[in-house]
Amino acid sequence: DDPEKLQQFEARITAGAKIEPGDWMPTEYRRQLTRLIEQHAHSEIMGALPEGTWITRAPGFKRKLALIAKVQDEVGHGQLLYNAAETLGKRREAMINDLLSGKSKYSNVFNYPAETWADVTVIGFLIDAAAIVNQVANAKGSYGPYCRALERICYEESFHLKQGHDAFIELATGTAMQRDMVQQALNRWWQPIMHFFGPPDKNSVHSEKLMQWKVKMASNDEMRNQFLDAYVPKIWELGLTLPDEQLRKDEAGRWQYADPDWDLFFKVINGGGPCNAERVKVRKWAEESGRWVRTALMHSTHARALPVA
Ligand code: BYC
Repeated sequence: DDPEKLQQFEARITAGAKIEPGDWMPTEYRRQLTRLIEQHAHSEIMGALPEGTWITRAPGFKRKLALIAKVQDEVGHGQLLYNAAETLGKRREAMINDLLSGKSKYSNVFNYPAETWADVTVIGFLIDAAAIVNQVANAKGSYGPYCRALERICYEESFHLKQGHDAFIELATGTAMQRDMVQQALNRWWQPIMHFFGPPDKNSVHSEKLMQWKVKMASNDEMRNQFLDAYVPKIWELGLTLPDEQLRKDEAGRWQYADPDWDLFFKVINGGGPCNAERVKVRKWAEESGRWVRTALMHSTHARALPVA
């Protein structure tokens, strides 16, 4: 990259400018953003699957309606994010192929099963909460199309969080059996949720550059701490426990916790989690089953009138 252009680019970032698709950007900025936005898009699409399996079994008409709407939103978020990633030059087909071949990662949390309705409430409450902490930070970043997509996504996620919290409270204040169900689900999901924000800062390979370029506006540990600060009290006030005896807030206001199993995290994000194979299989099935629709669209008069990307 031209050093003079790089200097001007970094001065714009420091001044708080938004970078737009037609602007000059360093090759590494483009590569990193493509990686991050693409992984985010895949996470939304894969994230629809654990909850999607519960649409037919959600308890009652109102919970079903809310869950259908939420799952549709998640898929919509995937579309918004694929659009944002495409502005950096990678075609959507290439992104989908990289997801299906295992080359591209997606969030660790979607490689676990939703065993009971209580798991769905934990996802809707705490995974959406974790996602909001991350997305509110990323939305203030330097790349215009990603930030604009995230602003819209955050509005919808706030509704998801509310419906998740509502369903979670209902179980937590319900019968002994319901309380037990939600406690068991919390115990299962706590470690994957701690993993969600990525490895500790000292082991985060991309953070330094991404924070310098204002793609990430908070480090992994900062986001994890913000999440604990906002949501651990909401769990404890319902009389539920978390499976970490070391979890506490210290005098400096930082949360202390037992180090999650990072070997397990890397195993899961590299394809070795309990549901990775199943999730990818479903996406492959969807890709194959929907091929005729894409082919028909490509041959329609409307598609012929569109400019070739
Ligand atoms: N899962 O250097 P690091 C949702 C990877 S979906 C998997 O710290 P970085 C929802 C990382 O990619 C919202 N992989 O990375 C949907 C890197 O590997 P590569 C999901 C992870 O990028 C449906 C390596 O570990 N949100 O809300 O600086 C229903 C080293 O890490 C994870 C997003 O995708 C992980 N958790 O920081 C309900 C947010 N963590 O690429 C809800 C967008 C790390 O070198 N992403 N890795 O092979 C980000 O903000 C950042 O990528 C992260 C990680 C903070 C996650």
